[in-house]
Amino acid sequence: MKKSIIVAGLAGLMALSMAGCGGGTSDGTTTAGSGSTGGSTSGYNLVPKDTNGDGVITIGFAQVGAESGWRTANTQSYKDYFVAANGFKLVFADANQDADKQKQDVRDLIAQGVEVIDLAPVTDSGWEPVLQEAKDAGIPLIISDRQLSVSDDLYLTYFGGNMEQEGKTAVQWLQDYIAANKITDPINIVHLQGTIGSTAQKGRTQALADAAPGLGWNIVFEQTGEFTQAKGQEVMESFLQQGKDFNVIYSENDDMTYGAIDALKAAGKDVESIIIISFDGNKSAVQMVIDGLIDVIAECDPLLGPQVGDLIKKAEAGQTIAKVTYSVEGFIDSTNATEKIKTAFGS
Ligand code: GZL
Repeated sequence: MKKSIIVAGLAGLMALSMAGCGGGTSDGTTTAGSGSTGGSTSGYNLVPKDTNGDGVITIGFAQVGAESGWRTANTQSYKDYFVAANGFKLVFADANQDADKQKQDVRDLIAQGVEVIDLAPVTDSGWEPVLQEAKDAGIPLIISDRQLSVSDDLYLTYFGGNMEQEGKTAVQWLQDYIAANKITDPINIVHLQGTIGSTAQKGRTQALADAAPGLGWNIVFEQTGEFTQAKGQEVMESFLQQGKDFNVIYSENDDMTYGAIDALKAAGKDVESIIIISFDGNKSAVQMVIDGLIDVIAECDPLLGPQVGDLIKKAEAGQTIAKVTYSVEGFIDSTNATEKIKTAFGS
């Protein structure tokens, strides 16, 4: 299948991709009162305060690891924002993509007596007891980057991407691309999944799993590349050895996409003849869109530090903050990549 220069009708897609983004949705609000507790409609009334009077709010950040360009940019946005000049002190914990270690990281932050915790969870299971321990210790907890399906009364707020919406944006783009280019070949998809059990993987996978059967798309291979370039290349190499037909790669982050492209090149494949869908929006991936290697990137914003900081300050001031706020996210393809690269994150 030749990639055509015709690109999907974007008007409808833009509307769709913005539908799940923007100021996000609220499924309950936390109204912070004065002092360290306040009224709440969500059963959660802890708000961040400088409880030890040292002039800053000490925030403990339980980070996933350092697996991807997205993660590097995310960590840097916290280290740049949570400084004394902005009224904060940062205590940083790196889980190295180990879900069990991360639970201990949060318990260590509780023991250190930080004044607010921000958790970016590696995976989404088993968190209730730890969140309850933070609540019992009187430490407000924010979930960022990857949502958790836990009771509203266990956390202050969620801020980050809407992962299933990102997947729906990518799926809709592919559907529009196929229609615009009158593609009649069977659609055979290689699916590189992120870290299994992370809400980033679950949401992006769900969107594809829900759409493919009804559209007659075949998922000919599905395996996790753990959001890393090395594993993404390894998994793509193992698929290529099977000699199966395929014409689409749905890769749940840019780093795995880089690895997959390296594997394709090493195998002598014509990368530009394959429709490649990626997620995140690192600068080098956007350049690959311009170069015709990647067809579309579903955006996922890593620069969450200042926005989380703003939510903390609003809560501290007693303002009502939404229980869930999603980042503003769209997509990047050949129609907007030369503009998007000017502000793309990372290298
Ligand atoms: C998404 C984030 C994911 C990125 C990957 O919010 O959790 O984890 O898409 C990163 O690049 O590893």
